[in-house]
Amino acid sequence: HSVNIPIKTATFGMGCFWGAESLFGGTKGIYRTTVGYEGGSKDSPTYRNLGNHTEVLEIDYDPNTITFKELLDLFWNNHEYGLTNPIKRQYMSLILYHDDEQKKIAEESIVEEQKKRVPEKIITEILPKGKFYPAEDYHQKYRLQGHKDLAETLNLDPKLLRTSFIATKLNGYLAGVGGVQQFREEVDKFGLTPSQKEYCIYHVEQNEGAGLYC
Ligand code: MHO
Repeated sequence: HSVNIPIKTATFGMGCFWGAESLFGGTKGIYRTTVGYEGGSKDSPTYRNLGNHTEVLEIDYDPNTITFKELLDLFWNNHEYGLTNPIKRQYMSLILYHDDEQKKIAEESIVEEQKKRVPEKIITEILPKGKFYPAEDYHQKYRLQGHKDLAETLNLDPKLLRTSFIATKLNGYLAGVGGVQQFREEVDKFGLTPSQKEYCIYHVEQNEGAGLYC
């Protein structure tokens, strides 16, 4: 295989990370999503003991298929960030940039977004990326894990739950993101068995456009 496959990483906090993970998982150009905690100072946070960390989604993407600006459009259009009430740090709206280019694009986009939202004040913070703490296994690919029988046949050990391309994609599509037509175009890359494929097509179709929940 090629050594030139481009991969870039983005990190967003946009409320409950289950929904964010499905949103990006079902989007073209996304290779891998992992939910976790970041943005605070506490060492080794857990869901029950988060300290000042935020639920975030780490996203590996192909910058030739989807740009950081397009990721930001999904970010702005899919969570609350202009609230007049303070938000719990757990659900903070956060952009954690990985390089100077992301920083610049994020800073430009928050200015644009703020103009559209006047008189609301955007609370989103733009910070340099720090240490990412993957969340507990049961939070990874939450919607896919809800399809217990299918998930079992995929043999997702804890590492694969965090890193698998197929788990990333199915977790989006099964939540209704992307739609059945896009799924049919992509499904043969996933190497599913005929019965896994049939199961997925049925549920992708059922859930298409259903909206994300947490
Ligand atoms: N309403 C959900 C939120 C979970 S989330 C990962 C719950 O309380 O279980 O923050």
